[in-house]
Amino acid sequence: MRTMKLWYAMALSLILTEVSAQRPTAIEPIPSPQQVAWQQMEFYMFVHFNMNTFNGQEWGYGDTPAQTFNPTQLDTRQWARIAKENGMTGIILTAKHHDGFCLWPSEFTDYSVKNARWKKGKGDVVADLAAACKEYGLKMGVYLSPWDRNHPDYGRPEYITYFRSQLRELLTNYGEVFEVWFDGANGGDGYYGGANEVRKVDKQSYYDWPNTIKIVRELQPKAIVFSDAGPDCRWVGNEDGRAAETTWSPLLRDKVYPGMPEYARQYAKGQENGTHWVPAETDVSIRPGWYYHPNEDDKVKTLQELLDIYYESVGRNTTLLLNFPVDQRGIIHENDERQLKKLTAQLQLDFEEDLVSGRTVTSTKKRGKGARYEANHTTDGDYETYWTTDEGTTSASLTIDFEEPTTFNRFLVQEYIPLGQRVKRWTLEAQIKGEWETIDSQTTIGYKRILRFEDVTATKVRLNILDARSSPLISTIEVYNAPAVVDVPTVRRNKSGEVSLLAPDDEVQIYYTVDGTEPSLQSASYTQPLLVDKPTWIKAIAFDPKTQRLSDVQSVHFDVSHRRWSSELPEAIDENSGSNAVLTQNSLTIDLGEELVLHGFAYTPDQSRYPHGVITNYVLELKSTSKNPNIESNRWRPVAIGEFPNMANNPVRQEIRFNEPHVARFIRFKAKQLVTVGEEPIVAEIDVITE
Ligand code: FUL
Repeated sequence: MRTMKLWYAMALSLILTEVSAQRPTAIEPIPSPQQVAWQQMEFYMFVHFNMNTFNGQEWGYGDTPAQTFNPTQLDTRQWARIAKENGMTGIILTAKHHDGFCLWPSEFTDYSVKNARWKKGKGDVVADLAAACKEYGLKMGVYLSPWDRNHPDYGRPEYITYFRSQLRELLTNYGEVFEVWFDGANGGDGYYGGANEVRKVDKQSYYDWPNTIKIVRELQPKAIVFSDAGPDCRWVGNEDGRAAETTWSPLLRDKVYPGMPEYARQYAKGQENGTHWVPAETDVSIRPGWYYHPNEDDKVKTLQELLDIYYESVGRNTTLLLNFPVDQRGIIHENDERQLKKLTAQLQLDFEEDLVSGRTVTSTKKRGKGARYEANHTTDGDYETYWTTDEGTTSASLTIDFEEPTTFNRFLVQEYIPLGQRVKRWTLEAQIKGEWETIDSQTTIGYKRILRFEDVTATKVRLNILDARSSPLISTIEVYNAPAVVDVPTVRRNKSGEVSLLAPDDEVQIYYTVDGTEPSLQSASYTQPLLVDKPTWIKAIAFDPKTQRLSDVQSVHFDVSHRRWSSELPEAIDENSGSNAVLTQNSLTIDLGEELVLHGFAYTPDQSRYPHGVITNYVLELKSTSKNPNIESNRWRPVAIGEFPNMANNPVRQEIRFNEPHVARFIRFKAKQLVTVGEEPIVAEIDVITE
């Protein structure tokens, strides 16, 4: 009898072990294999290049003549090379934007490259890009705007037939397409074949999306369809490049339709109880605009901005779709490539050495007895293997022992998503001098989560999963010690003449010169703001003592400071080009506080993204100390009358030199003409030139 019982017990425990070590049950919704493959693409390129590149707009009206499209040296291979060299996995091109112009010679419209001056109408940008992507081993995606401000039938049922015919062309003639991008902006005013009117559509029903998407499924079964409502991936809800800390891939998809007003606020983060797997994609431009505008050449995002975007998109369970506004030549501008390379170089350093690779991991809970789901799978470098617990166990910890004090500042963790996103709440702890300390408390993980924090020197690191939708499945844990960000220092002067030098990272040192010589580690080390009152070149470099990396040199020239200056419009002389003075009387006077020998002056227009009140024609008058108004120099006298060149295209600071030097104490600057008639003139800053 006893032996029987023992036998039964043994058999039962064997069966239980078997059962519990079985593959965990999926928790719905789960991704399709295509969605998993897409998620693993992580970082890919967006290209906004189309008619807007040539008419200076962001949302063309649809009436610019087709011939206007004329890149002088279009080179899709350059785009592909840059994408490949910088770790991107694909390129999505605006084949048709809201203005309706097609970058391929569509059979269904005349508004396309076939009527452009470019290549005498024989060109096909989509075909060129498909060939370049193939050559460089990249995937290609297409942006086909549902809104079409050119088409006469937009708003009527006939347009849907047209739209679908175009979709068929794009998905048939250019090989494999990995993503089809349907923007949410649709309906409004437009050219519409000459009607020039406002056309509104019912965003929910007009496009009959289910039947449009069937075309994608039929022609490109592997493609991912993007829109606010997916069905395969969704918009992150902003164009700043930042995903929410809590980002679920499941979405209440049936409650969403593309372009719905409450989407960003209510649905973009995904939902724990989402019904469908619709992961988020973060789209952001490397410049302020999506399209190329020459006046944004010096507004390309800084290394620090790009790093923040990477960590807050790829590091927050989304993919990153980084946009490059290809210029009028048809290539990516050198400034954009330079900044992208800085990002790539820094990311390579950040993720150079995984400090826990191959290390033993201990878990507080296990699944069954075998090694199939053991904790060591989290450091084996294989996404397909993972650690998990018994079904229904929703909290557990994983600990890694460094065996000696180890410094780190990045923590990367991945869930095994093919069986669903699970983790709801977790903390990261480190054992510092024998005591456990919490480094961070978080909510979701998803496909990939990366945390950044101040350097921690610890002997152990612990991931505590506090709550999950079902047993957690952790595929990867990586730990890094990223070096400081080394980029050119920012140089700023305030109204009092104090110059500060700023580096993006506190650990970085700054060295500078004020005598025009090149700075080196032997130059003065920056500790506090310096007074710069006379014409001076400040040249500065940043240096990271830990890694011995040096930045490029930043050179900034200052003339006399504005310390003694006064004006009825103080914003014009505060040495801050971010603050504007509005010239309600069309003029501005400045008291320099002393007589100066002036060789010229400089005007900085409004520096915002859409500048207003930009002055093209001016008069500059001078006056000396006004004790005796009868002396000629004590009356206002015009010394410069003229035009700032190219202000419409490039509203940046411009210097004007006088024919000869003048001694003066007072300046009067008058606006005579503006880029946009009817606006009030704006001055962000006036400076003088004294040498
Ligand atoms: C937006 C569009 O309206 C912009 O022009 C741009 O294409 C961006 C990616 O999506 O909604």
